Amino acid sequence: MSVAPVPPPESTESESTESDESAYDRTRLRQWRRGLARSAGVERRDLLRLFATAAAAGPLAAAAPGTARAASRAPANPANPAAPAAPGAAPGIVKPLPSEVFTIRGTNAETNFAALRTTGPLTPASHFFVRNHTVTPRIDAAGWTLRIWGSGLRGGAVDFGYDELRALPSVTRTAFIECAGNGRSHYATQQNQPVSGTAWTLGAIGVGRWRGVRLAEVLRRADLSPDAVDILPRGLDDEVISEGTNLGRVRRPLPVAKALDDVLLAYELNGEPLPPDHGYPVRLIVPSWVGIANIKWLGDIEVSAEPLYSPWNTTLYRLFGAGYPPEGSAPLTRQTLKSAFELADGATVAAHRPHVLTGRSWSGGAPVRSVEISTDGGTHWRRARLHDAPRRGSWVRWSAEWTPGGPGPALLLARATDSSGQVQPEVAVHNTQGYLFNAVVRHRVTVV
Ligand SMILES: Nc1nc2c(c(=O)[nH]1)N[C@H]1C(S)=C(S)[C@@H](COP(=O)(O)O)O[C@H]1N2
Ligand SMILES: [Mo]
Repeated sequence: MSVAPVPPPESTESESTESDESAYDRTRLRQWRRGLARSAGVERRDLLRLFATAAAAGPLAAAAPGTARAASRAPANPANPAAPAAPGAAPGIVKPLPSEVFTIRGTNAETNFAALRTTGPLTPASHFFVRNHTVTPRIDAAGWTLRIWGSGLRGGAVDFGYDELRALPSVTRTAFIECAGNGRSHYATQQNQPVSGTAWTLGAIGVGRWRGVRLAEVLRRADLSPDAVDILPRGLDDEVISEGTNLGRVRRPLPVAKALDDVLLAYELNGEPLPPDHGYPVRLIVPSWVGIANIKWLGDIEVSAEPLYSPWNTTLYRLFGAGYPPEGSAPLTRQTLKSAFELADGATVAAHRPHVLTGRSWSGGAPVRSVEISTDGGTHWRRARLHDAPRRGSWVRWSAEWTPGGPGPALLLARATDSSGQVQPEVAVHNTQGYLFNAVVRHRVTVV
């Protein structure tokens, strides 16, 4: 059977820096169409149905406002549906969620950027956003093992216990975790384009210092075959039910090339064992890629000599909409360039007094080189002072002085440029699920 080549997706930051990854994915799509790929635990029929749903921009876009509203409503307690969630608690999140620090969005907790003003370059675990598809599982490390198995190994399955992993050579690295949908609500609020999914503002990001074992080390010890092409890490949290379809447990394939490059099996965050909400005992850290790649509460990793698929790399975490092929863009990889003020939306600021505006800029691509801010809605721009050296995997903190004039509304903007010359645009290219928002955010404040 002859297969038409899949057109390359609209150029975005994620693909332009990852040409070999998009080539990899085009091969995957061709194989998928030929039916060579296994559907990794979901009935192929269901995947195709979901696929068709995600590709149809109309119904998703129409469903969006309701979804966004539902997601920001106070959640019920899933353990006891009759009981309302305690104030400051989201269902299934273990750590305290004080309202100064977090905004609850369904099963998730977004970090309020204003609460980062007093934190350093690393996000304390107490302030780190939580994105849970279901609920945080409580896992006993003593009885836990990580199973590595599949056709991409030369031999049979290999199990690693918690102490065994901790005894292997370790590495420590700083990396952010950022949800692919971070900033999503701004498609609706400043571009009038409804999208589906959790209505994050800009706080679905945290920067951690992660310690763990290189995945490459563990794969080598499990006797990785040169034929391996994909790995499929899977979480131990509950199966995800979406619109009546059981998608199974959270899992997203990762190309072996990335798995062998800089991926960690992490067991520490900022010098402490991983907190339950962030993947205890062990999670994956996939530097600079979208949050979903960083599978929490790892239970097993399939290593495959054939390409693998799950809902998380087919109907989800691809770009759908005008300008994208019907099967969507390549699966999302790198995060985009963003900036945020450490200030509440709609904050009040005293007139005629000097203020220090602070914020952060970051990217999954090239490091942030400079940041400009405007306090008059974009008419005048000036350079912010950078407080960190540009580096991959982290954000750059910045500040600028501002003495507001008379009372009234004011519009603050922050715009970052990365070291490859990319600048945050005024408008982000729309996609139905609202991923990879990268435009300058219009931050309203009131001068009083
Ligand atoms: N097992 C499992 N892993 C997961 C998820 C999940 O729900 N279950 N959520 C993913 C998503 S969408 C994101 S953005 C990050 C969030 O990591 P955090 O909650 O530690 O901030 O974890 C990813 N890993
Ligand atoms: Mo996410």
